[in-house]
Amino acid sequence: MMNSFAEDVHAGLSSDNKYLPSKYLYDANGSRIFQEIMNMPEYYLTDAEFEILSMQTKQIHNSLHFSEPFNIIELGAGDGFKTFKLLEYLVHNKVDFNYVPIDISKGAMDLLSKTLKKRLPGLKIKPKVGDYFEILKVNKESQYPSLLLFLGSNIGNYSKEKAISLLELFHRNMKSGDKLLIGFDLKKNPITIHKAYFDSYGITKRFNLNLLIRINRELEADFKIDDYDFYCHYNPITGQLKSYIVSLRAQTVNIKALNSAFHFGYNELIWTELSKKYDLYEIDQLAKETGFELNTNLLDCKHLFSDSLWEK
Ligand code: AVJ
Repeated sequence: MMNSFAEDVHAGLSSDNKYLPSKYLYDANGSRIFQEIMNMPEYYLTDAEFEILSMQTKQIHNSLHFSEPFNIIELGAGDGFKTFKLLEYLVHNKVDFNYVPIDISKGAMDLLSKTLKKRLPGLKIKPKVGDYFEILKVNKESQYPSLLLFLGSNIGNYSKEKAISLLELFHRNMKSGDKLLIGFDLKKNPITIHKAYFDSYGITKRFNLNLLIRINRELEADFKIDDYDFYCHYNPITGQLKSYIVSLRAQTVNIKALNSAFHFGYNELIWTELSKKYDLYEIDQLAKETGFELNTNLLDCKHLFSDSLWEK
């Protein structure tokens, strides 16, 4: 039996327009490189969302109108860095809540609970490891109101259809009155957006080429990494930033675990990621289309990013 990584690589590289699903960018090395991306000044998303979640904590808390105790469930919590200020504010104000960070990386969850127990001893934290689709179901059974966090513009990785079905899944697993705080990267000067993804340090290039290294290691392939480059393109009309790996020459790659060889033409592209940018109208539409009521859009002072509060 092939595992799903193998199956997905097979499907993507067999397609007429080659692609690889972006979720596979995050192995241990990829997650480390993504940390480097978040630390680049050009990658404005991190700072903008951090500003919102640290400067507007009181406003977020006041717009919840929850009885206590309540749950804060963070989907794809990672290192929890952005959420810290919000948690700190609530703990210092003696608000009674459970923090339930969810991530597929057990390492990330172990580290997060260790740091938070040290830095916020009063926090009630119940980390969960796994696929958040399964864990979301647990929310429906909880008798407490819940705030779901889906931050960092992770929604940007989903096509319109997939974003809608993901948000509908969230909706189905929420109770009436539950809230969702969801991060959207906003449309802005296209040059600013392009610079955040086409960095001159080559960090985003390393992030993408690491996927070929992962395929070499996990699926016994023979990609020659130097024969590939990185390119990305932003379309300011659709708001789609698309990332690609470029084959710098015509070449054939063997992937042992797939029992197959794949041909790459001169300058052929492998699409690796969609990072969709939204405007406030589209955010509004998306909330309506998926059954939510939009409470408020919380923007950073430069209006680069929105954490939007939706209610079921
Ligand atoms: C983690 C999906 C929000 O699309 O901006 C950063 C990933 N890719 N630079 C994004 C990413 C290239 C990031 N997300």
